[in-house]
Amino acid sequence: QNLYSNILQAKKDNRKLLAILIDPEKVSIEQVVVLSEKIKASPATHIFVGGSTFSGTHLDELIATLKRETQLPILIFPGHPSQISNEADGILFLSLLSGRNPEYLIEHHINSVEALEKSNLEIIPTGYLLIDGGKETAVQRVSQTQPIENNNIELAYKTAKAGEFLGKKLIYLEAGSGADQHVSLEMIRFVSQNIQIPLIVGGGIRSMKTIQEVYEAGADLVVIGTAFENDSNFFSL
Ligand code: 1GP
Repeated sequence: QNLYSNILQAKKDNRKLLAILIDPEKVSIEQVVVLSEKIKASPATHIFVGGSTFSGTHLDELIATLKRETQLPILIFPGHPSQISNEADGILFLSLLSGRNPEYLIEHHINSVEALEKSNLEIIPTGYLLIDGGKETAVQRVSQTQPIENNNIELAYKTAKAGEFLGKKLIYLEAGSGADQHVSLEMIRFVSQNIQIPLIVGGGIRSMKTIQEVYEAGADLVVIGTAFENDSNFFSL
């Protein structure tokens, strides 16, 4: 289990990481075989699997297929404790620090203990910050929490830093899947300059140019969901 140490090493070496987010609700097993080819041909270094609303039964098989076909490290990006699968390599153990809903701060975590204790997943404590991306996204709707205003850099920074002080190993700035606006470069820059731990940025990133800008602003890992969902040739354009 060396997922986290590899992320740290990449940060040290200034090697940028890229995760493709697969929402199991939107993808069948047949589709995953085809998608895997596209993922293999892309610059992705990781696959995240999860979604705000998924509660189906093909999760294990989906992850096992992705693993077999791509050989990439797979991290669960859970919306709910039912999304834990031992077929993955690890889990981003998210605490929604921008919100004030105890379910997403600690309750789901308690309810995950039994499944996690039985699993071999590498558990990576992650401070998860929802930033206003211009429209209500699934995270906001499902978690019933308010995002941080996209111009409130001070609050985003203090929330991320408090997460670091609490022992989170990653900070994730999330504009929400399909957001109109990604997290601003100013916010990414300020937060990344003021925390020591690696920074993940996702939500509303739709072009290679933006990916580059987000890296340059200080993101260590960028997450792409919708853009790849809509066009699996996204990375070859
Ligand atoms: C969502 O950050 C991810 O949790 C990805 O967002 O679907 O907008 O790429 P997109």
